[in-house]
Amino acid sequence: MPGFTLRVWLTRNPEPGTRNCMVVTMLDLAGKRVIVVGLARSGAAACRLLLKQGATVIGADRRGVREIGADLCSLERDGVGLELGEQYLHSLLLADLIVVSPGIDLREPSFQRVREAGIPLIGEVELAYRYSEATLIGITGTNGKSTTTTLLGAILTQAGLPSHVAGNIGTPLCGVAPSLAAGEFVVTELSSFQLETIREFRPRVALLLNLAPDHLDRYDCVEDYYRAKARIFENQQPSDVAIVNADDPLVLQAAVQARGRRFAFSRTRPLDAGAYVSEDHLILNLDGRRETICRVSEVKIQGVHNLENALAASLAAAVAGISPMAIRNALVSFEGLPHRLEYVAEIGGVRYIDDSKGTNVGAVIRSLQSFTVPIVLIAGGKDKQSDFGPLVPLVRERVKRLILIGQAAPTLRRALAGACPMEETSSLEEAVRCAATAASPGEVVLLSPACASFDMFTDFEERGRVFKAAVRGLPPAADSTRGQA
Ligand code: UMA
Repeated sequence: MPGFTLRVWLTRNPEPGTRNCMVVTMLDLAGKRVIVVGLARSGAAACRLLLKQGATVIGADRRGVREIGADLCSLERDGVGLELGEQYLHSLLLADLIVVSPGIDLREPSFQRVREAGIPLIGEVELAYRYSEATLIGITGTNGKSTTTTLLGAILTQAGLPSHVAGNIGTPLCGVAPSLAAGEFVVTELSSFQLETIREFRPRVALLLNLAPDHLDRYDCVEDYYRAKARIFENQQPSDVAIVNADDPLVLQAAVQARGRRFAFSRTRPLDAGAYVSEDHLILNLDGRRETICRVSEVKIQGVHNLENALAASLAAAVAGISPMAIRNALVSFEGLPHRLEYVAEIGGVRYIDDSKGTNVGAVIRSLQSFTVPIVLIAGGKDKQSDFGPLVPLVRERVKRLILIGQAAPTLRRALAGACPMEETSSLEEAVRCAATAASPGEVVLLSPACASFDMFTDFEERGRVFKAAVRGLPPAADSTRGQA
């Protein structure tokens, strides 16, 4: 594979009538009745794109006018018809096309009737894909998606390439991809919910970072969740690139059918085609030439999971033709994202860490592994029917006291009984005060909930902000050295 790079390949193969050598079925939506289900970020962006295509757009949402608020008025002004409240799914069978937001659970019986009637149903990312000329890089996995997506975006920017980040990270793909020119990159974070509803969606480069149980409130079994994730490779062709985590057997199994050219990353062993760590250096080996990116200690984001994220982003960037020097420059300066093991403050010798994005058991295991000192852990929230059992050994070994919050508190208490002392609190602010009392100098107070946030907060970001405000509101200790994070 001498001199292979995605960009070189792309520019060498212009074919009239195709986009980046891909034949994409354009949707002819003029005058068609399209129902968009869910009217938050994804739904609103999908409505706007559909209006531009001349469709008759109906937005449906279980919330009422008052709950949805100002965004709705602007959609209505732009010409979107509305079906709101309890009966919001009642006219689905009249649609020519249905576009669903990722938060919609398709096991709801109305969607069964849609399937039986043969009405086409796609997700918001599929819709965006059908109207995009940009080069798509898709990133999925249970943990590390947002960090890898943002880091890869930063590497592309560092290399001077026009690039954008979108998807599950918070910016709907419909609002970004259709306005980009051919040759521009869009690095897209993809959740299993988004991948469930693809049809032709084909990332030129697809990354599967890791797999662990999550979202079991949305799937009948964990295998269904893994299958949704594996769909990132479903439409790839041999000219595309599939990037997998060589250290994760579940990922390797999920990628067995992938047709794209295979590259892998590993934290533990050298590889013939990919990125890996060897003698404390990050190494690229794409076409038989070994190139060093930088030393492990130079990578600014810390922790074993972040090393994997850095390897994955570096490999995708190298495949896209970015030089090791540009990759290095981004790795040594990228600070990481808020709410992922984010340092908040040190008060009285106790470090406070916001890991509000630790929304599943696998993420919390990785976070607990990142500290060698005793931890006072704040956990709980909206249970996703997770099995908390795998947390027991690490909690027993590293957690000095567990402070429980939210709906899942009783379940966590039962699952972790005997692993460490624990107490339940009625708010996150109270949890922070209890944690401060329990922690001694040199120890860590860690918010890493293993649960979703929706029982108490709008999202994990709001939960993280409330945690930080509560930490900053703690009474100052004599030897306090509060951080600015
Ligand atoms: N709704 C219904 N009926 C339902 C469920 C929801 O009408 O049965 C309505 C709600 O009233 C609301 C709308 O649907 O108005 C919400 O839709 P949504 O949940 O898809 O929210 P969006 O704002 O469009 O956000 C979605 C993703 N949300 C989910 O997957 C739950 C966002 O990921 C993503 O950033 C955004 O699209 C842009 O692509 C968030 C997330 O939590 C961060 N993702 C999960 C995760 O990372 O674990 C997968």
